[in-house]
Amino acid sequence: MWSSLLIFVLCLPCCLSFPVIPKTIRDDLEFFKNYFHRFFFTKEESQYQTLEDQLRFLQHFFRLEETGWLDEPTKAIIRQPRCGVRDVADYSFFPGKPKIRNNPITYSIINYPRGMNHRTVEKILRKAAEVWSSVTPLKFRRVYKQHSDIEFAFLAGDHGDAYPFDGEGNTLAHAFAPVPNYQGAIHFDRDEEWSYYDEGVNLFVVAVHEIGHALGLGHSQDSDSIMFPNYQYQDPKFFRLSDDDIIGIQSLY
Ligand code: TQI
Ligand code: CA
Ligand code: ZN
Ligand code: ZN
Repeated sequence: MWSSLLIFVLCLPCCLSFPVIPKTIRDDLEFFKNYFHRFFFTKEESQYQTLEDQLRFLQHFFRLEETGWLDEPTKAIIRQPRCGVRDVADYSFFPGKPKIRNNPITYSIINYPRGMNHRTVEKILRKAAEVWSSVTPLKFRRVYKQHSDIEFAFLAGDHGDAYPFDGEGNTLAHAFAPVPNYQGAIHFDRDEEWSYYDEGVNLFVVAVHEIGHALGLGHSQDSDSIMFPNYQYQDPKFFRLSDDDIIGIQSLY
């Protein structure tokens, strides 16, 4: 807190050289900028360059009306006392922030795990993709031809890429984002006991996590995040993305 106050105070003299804007508005704007960079994105990592973008982002985050103005509800929010921990930046991306450029994103299902109804698997994968499309402008479309952005397959042991699976347990799945000349893919270890509920490994939970990777998200340090690197069973019926996941994916798409 003291360091931000100090920065705040140090910034004041330079702002005083813009006498056109009344002092209270200027102070509010300065306070907002400070708040934004302290709790959301630093100047270096922010792709929200204009004040209006930053205001809209914050208003979206706090579910206020997205006016792009420093209006009263927004002022009230940023003046509230709060925990000093940042709201975002638990999520991560891959180096260079790769992402899928196509929309709709196409996917294909190459084969199915043992012991699961095909219809059930199709529904689980569709629902897992919907988790991400419901918070972004992304759409997913299943295709039946060779080339798709994400190819789902259930493969065992050594299966032709550099990452052989390891039998039941340990590694469950992995994802490749489509890069030029490479097929994007999500491979599930065929040797796991895949399931719809909580016996074995829940296919839905792992699929949501892997689609997150395929879309460009790395792991998150937020234990509520689906991108947190520990498997935790969650009932697909009541599944919700954490705020960290939503902010992560929305800052990419
Ligand atoms: N597979 C790892 C994973 O998807 C593979 C991996 C490690 C990876 N680091 C990565 C993939 C970075 C892309 C980018 O995380 S896993 C979980 C969880 C795995 C683990 O089999 O260990 C889930 C797959 F989070 F539960 F531990 C899915 Cl949900
Ligand atoms: Ca395994
Ligand atoms: Zn593989
Ligand atoms: Zn992962």
